[in-house]
Amino acid sequence: MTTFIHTADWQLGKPFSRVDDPDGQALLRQERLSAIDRIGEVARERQASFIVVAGDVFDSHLPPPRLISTALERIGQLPVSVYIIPGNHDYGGPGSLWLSDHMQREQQALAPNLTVLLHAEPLERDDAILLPCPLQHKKAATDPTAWLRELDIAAFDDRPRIVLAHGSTVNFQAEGDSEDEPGQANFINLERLTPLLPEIDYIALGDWHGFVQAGEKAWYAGSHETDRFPKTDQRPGHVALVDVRRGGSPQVEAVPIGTVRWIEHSETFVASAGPGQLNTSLERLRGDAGSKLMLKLHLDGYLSLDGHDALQTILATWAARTIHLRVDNQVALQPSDDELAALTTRSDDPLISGVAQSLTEALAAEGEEAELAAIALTLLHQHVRQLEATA
Ligand SMILES: [Mn+2]
Repeated sequence: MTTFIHTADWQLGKPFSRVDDPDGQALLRQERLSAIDRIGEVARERQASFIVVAGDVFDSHLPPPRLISTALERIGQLPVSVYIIPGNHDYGGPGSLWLSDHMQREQQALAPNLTVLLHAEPLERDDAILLPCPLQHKKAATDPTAWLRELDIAAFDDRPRIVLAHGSTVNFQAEGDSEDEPGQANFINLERLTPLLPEIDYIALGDWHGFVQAGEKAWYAGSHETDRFPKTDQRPGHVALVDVRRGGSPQVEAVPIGTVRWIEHSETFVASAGPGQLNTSLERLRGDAGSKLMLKLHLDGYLSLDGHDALQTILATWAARTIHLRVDNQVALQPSDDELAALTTRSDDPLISGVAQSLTEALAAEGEEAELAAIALTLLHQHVRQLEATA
């Protein structure tokens, strides 16, 4: 039996341009590098013989030299041999980063344990045969695994055979594409590999960012560190720990690696009780992630003026506690009768009373006018509270 680690889609250098704070962007990029060290810990603890990275190690086709060196230094610290295929983000071929002088020099100097599999040809180890399907272009017009059908895989001895490929196993293009039109780029046709499956022991896939079994003997490991708000059935932030033997079924375990938690949460408020409940939910969801949190909130329902104030405080707190807070705020304002009375019947403050009165009327209207009135009323309410606090 051979034990190895399958990972993919590190996408080092990913810019995270939707995160507004440059420090947050830098932190997310740094976490993707740090996660490589944790893969090394798993390799050590679980006695993996080698690591395969099924494409998209780098986010871009031409990463800056500093990032290449940093990544190679990290890879060089891994306790076992590492095999990489180019993916669609960091495709191979002439002029690619993999053939640059800097890459070649630094690989020798910093990561002699690394082999970049640039060609579709078998690599024989003592304990496994690797069958790489590297991408030579951003969009490969033909199935990158097609060469395996020309190969006499059965001629190999009884070492397990492991395919490495990068692309989608689902054809998203409409049926009935004519023969002259190019098919979906980087499409891995698992059906056409099925006749070969008796000769193949594991298919290590990259491109999808969640840990998922794509077919018989075929898995996506997903990205090692989460890089987007995942859908519920996706499991990013893992590597696959794989046990293979020739002619057997692979045993595949998802081992958690990532530390940044990406949480999407919806909350519907009813009157003023809501914000406290949101805080409780977020505390629970955060778990042990600390400040390594990406938070996306969908808020709706309605809140009183006090409720809105409390919500603003909670949002400001969580914006500070997280790497990034994104809020889709659809919460309507519904001042309580007491709150309205306190604003509209200020005998010593006829100006505020008058403004509050007309804003209350505008709030009952529809559309933009009501939205602006809600904002203005909230500000007026805050202002009055401040006046009272300093009186
Ligand atoms: Mn990809």
